[in-house]
Amino acid sequence: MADMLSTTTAAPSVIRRSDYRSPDWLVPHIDLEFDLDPALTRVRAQLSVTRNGGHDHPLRLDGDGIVPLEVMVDGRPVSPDSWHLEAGALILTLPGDAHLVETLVELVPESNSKLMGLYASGGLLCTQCEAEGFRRITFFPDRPDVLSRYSVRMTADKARFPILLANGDPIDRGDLDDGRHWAVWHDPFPKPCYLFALVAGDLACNADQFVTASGRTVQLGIWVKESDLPRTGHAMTALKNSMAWDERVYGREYDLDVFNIVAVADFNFGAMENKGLNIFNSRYILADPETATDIDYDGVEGVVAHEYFHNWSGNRVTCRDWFQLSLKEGFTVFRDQNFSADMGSHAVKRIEDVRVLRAAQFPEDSGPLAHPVRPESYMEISNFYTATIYNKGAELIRMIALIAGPERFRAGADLYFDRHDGEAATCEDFVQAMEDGAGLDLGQFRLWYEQAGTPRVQASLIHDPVTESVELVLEQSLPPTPGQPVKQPMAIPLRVALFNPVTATHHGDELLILTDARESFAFSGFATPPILSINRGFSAPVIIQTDRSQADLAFLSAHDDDPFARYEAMQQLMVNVLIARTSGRPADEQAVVDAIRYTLTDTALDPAFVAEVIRLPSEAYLGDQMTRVEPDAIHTAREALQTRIGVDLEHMWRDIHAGTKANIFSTSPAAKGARKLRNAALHYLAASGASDGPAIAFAQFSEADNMTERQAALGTLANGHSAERDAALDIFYNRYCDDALTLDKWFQTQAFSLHPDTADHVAALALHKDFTLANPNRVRALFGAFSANQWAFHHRSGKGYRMVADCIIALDKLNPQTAARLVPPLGRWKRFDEGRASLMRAELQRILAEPGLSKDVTEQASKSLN
Ligand code: 0A1
Ligand code: ZN
Repeated sequence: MADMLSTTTAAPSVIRRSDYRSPDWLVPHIDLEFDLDPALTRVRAQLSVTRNGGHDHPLRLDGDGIVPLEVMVDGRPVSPDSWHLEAGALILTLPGDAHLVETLVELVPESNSKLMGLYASGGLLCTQCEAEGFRRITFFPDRPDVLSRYSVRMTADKARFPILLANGDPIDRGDLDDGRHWAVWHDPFPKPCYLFALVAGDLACNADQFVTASGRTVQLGIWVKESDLPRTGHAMTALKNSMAWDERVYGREYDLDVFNIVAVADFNFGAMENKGLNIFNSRYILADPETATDIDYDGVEGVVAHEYFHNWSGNRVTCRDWFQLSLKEGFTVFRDQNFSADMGSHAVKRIEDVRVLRAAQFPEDSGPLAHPVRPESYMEISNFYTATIYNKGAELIRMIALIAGPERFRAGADLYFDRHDGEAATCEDFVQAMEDGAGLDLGQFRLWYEQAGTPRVQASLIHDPVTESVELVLEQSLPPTPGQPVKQPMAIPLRVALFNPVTATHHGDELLILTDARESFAFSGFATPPILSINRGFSAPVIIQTDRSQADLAFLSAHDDDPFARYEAMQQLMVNVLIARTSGRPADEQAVVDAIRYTLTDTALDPAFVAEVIRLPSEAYLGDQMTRVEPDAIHTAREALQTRIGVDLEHMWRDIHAGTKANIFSTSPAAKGARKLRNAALHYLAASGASDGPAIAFAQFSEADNMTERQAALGTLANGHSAERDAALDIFYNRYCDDALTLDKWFQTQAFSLHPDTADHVAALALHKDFTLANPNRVRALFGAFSANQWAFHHRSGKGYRMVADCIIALDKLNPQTAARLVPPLGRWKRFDEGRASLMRAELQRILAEPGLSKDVTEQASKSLN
């Protein structure tokens, strides 16, 4: 106990990539015995350990919050003086090169509010071990480069816990006389302990099968509480599609006889790829039209795929150390993004993915928590499950794939999997396999793993009418980030096309690789100046700065044949108008209205794509474009433009809204696209201020046969003042107050609302009887959403900052991981005026002054002050 206290109050130590040493001891096999009970679980572990190389170091078994009740070596108890505890770890001096080490510990899963290790959730017992949760279950070398074969025996009360699941294959089971029963599972694949999992509970199963390309039948199971069974169909379809896709696209088959997924209500992240036993936050499994939006459906499909794909990119080939996290996460996000694109629309998926990157990763990369895709140091690894590791990491793989082309990329991936199967690998191993397999030189490209920050590329076209040629001048720069004051030029792949403004055609899409700080590229055959389409498909995760006129952007927004570039031109057109407005400069709003009108009348376009293109950039994105964020001015300018678009095109919004109402609900891409456009039309119609706006929104809210339309109508109403607003919120609450995932939407919609009193509403909701800090989804629904609502969170009084800081302080005592994830919005103070900045800093300081603050929050809050 004294030891636990000292780890929370001492300044957290820094772990460095350069300090990596291979493990002193290996554990080829582990036998685990769990006597499960929420109030007291006993864990007996038998580790076969072997000395790794010639050294005389003791065996170090990590532990966190556990004490050994017994320690035995080779079947004999060892005296208390031949082992000791050091920072929670069990240190044992062993005479020989191979021994059997046995420990016994006791756990109290029902009081584990951190949701790391073995914990109770909604009557279930389940585990979460990534990154360092296994050490909260038993003493073990908790590092990803120690790979072991696991045998697991679980015993539990049969009435309360009729289902007992673990990794691998079920081997045996039986009943005991006292109402308890047992099951044994064995996983034949050596794995790091972060992939260990077990689940015990009263669960129902959606059972299905998948026959692999080589003809093996795999039993699939999605385990949920009985009443949720009807909501598992979409996840099962997604799983089977993922299995087929990984065979078709990467030639990778599933390797065990069973694949189980369990949904739990209390979970710190989205889901976890434990070998053969994925454990999910229930929000990424459960979906039906009544309670899930189209975005939720896509989330289920994408996360099911992501966890399944980890079976190869993460499990068969794992990470050597946590600095290599993007090796599995970046690659797996890239794989799940492409899968989702194949299941729906490539154009829309790319736009959505870039929107997420810009909303979450670009701000991270320009703030105090910026870190490279392969970080150099950390205090708490849980803080590094970031948009940089995941989403920027995926962009790096995407650039390699673009440079290589599909066939050579596949050859590189094949070599990577084959060369490192069963190993713990590094990012360098991946790049090397790509170089060898795809025949590339990625020498300079490696800087993408090392240098943090978002590169800027300034692009200008110089036209020479005499030679009928153009010169494209590209200049790159990379701003300083913490610990990296000076940067080197990167290899930046940019897809470009030069449009003839008269014919609206171009000579072809070219891939240019910018490698120097400044480079120019020449093109001939242009009697008149062309219009530049650049970073098509968002070929590189950079910020492009051009001197293109509003007319050029309007042209591209109407004619660019690359869907991303077309969307981007419209975004830039809108950004330019809004930023001008924000700073009181005149702006041509009519150009935006005309461009939207043109897009709406282009009947060749997919409605889902249209809905993306006509959407105004978010307030936060506009803030990111300014030297100093002005939340109030941004809000006013954006609302004014929205109203103008609403008023000028009112008839079109009415027609679209009336004309896209479906008779029968479907989750086909076409039906989803129609709903997306219909909701956008409702939104603009309400923004027009038309007197029947609230009534139309309320009618949609009441009549909808699906959550996509119901929640969109609720969101539209929540932004304004009307009797319909209050009525809809009450109806929604009463209808869904017993369904946690749907009630989250009630909290989230109000926290996201652009109502002037949102900060006060959130304060009241934090005291609501259904608000709880014990459930991470509920916390994210209220405070996660609120801190992403720029105008409300940055209320100049500072009350938004205070509320979030209060929540962080209270939550840190229960669940430090989830608390730490609320810190980054407070760390963006440098981007704001002095008044707001000092209020934000004061809250960070107040958090840091809290006694007993976790390592997680200490790291985030202290770095955020820099
Ligand atoms: N590897 C998981 C993410 C994950 C990380 C940590 C967790 O601990 C609370 C849970 C999940 C993934 O990428 O899906
Ligand atoms: Zn992952």
